[in-house]
Amino acid sequence: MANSTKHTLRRRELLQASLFAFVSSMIPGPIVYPDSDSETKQLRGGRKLGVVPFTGEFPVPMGTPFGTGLDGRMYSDLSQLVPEKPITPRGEFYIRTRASELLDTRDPWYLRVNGLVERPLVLSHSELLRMAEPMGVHLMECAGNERRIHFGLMSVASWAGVRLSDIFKEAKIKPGAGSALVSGFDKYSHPSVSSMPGASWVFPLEELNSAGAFLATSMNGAPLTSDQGAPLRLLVPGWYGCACIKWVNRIVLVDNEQPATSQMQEYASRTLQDGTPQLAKDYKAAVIEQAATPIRIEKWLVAGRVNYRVVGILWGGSRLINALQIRFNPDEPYAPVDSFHQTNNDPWSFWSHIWEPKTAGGYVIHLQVDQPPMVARRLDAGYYDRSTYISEV
Ligand SMILES: Nc1nc2c(c(=O)[nH]1)N[C@H]1C(S)=C(S)[C@@H](COP(=O)(O)O)O[C@H]1N2
Ligand SMILES: [Mo]
Repeated sequence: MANSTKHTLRRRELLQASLFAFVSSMIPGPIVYPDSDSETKQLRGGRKLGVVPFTGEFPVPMGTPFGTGLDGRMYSDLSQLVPEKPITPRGEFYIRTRASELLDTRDPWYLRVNGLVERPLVLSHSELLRMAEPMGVHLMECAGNERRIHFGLMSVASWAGVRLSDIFKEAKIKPGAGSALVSGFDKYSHPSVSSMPGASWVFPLEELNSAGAFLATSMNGAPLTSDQGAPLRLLVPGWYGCACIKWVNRIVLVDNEQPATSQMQEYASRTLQDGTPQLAKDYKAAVIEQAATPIRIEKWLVAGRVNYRVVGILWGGSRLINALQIRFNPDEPYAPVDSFHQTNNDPWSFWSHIWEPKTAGGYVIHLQVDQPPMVARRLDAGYYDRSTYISEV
């Protein structure tokens, strides 16, 4: 293995991973995954001593839902992620807003498509299920994701559903329709302490089409749970989660002169708009720009020396990057990240970097992509930085 190029090593790993996945699905008992550390030559023969925690973050419940309605949350634990298992298990996918107790999914569910269409539609949930097809693996991130909660408002799933463009074709859009207002069931019995009820969004049609937006009916091969937006939720690949309306029951085809919805306004700054425009047409696509963050710091003992390996993810953006750079304090120079593999912008990819801090002390880990004209405003602003304290060098 030592002589093989990175490329064949990678392919071999992928093959191994799929073989393992196949075999382990047949054999009961603990699942064994291939060693995700095998690429890191510097650590060969070493022993993993443990992980070093990030500092300045909150002890929050990870992987368990808490709270109700608009204040209900579940944070995904990103710290254990490995490239061989990039998909978040169904029960661990993040939740931002839990289903209202007023939502009754036992009643037949209908999606109404009307407004500027030749053929208004009323599609039942079972009709939509029949139309559903695999839609691929996509990441969702809440625009309100943050360090305090270990960036746990972000997950990846394999989705199935119905493309909006197919529904639009069926409804025969009139020439004057430039946008679609997508809304879902949003009635709650208790007022929220953190957000406004009423999630709906006005999208220019060409943005929905170019993003490949779809109405999801299932996630990771199983029906959506009600907290995940069952029976029907919007997914706009590459956009922040706030645009991915849950419990969708209505799509209205409209012109381009619509007011911005309360959800668009609430999320204006977090989706990097200029101010809070009053009209929907003045909103830029709420896309996730290139981002990267560390997810864990492993401590290793190699040939009698302590070494650290920083493992992280990168996601967002619309172009592949050539290089990722890392810095361990503002006064240190950037170094190229040892190893990163990005084959797609969606979902996330993985990187890792061997780090030998010179002195014990506090560090702030910052990543950058120096590739004009690519913009990565949140990354550049230090939004995804993480801090740690190293006691042994
Ligand atoms: N109807 C409705 N849809 C909604 C919301 C909401 O409050 N109501 N929250 C949005 C936000 S802010 C995010 S980040 C995603 C979260 O989806 P998830 O809970 O399945 O992760 O749903 C979006 N869709
Ligand atoms: Mo969100």
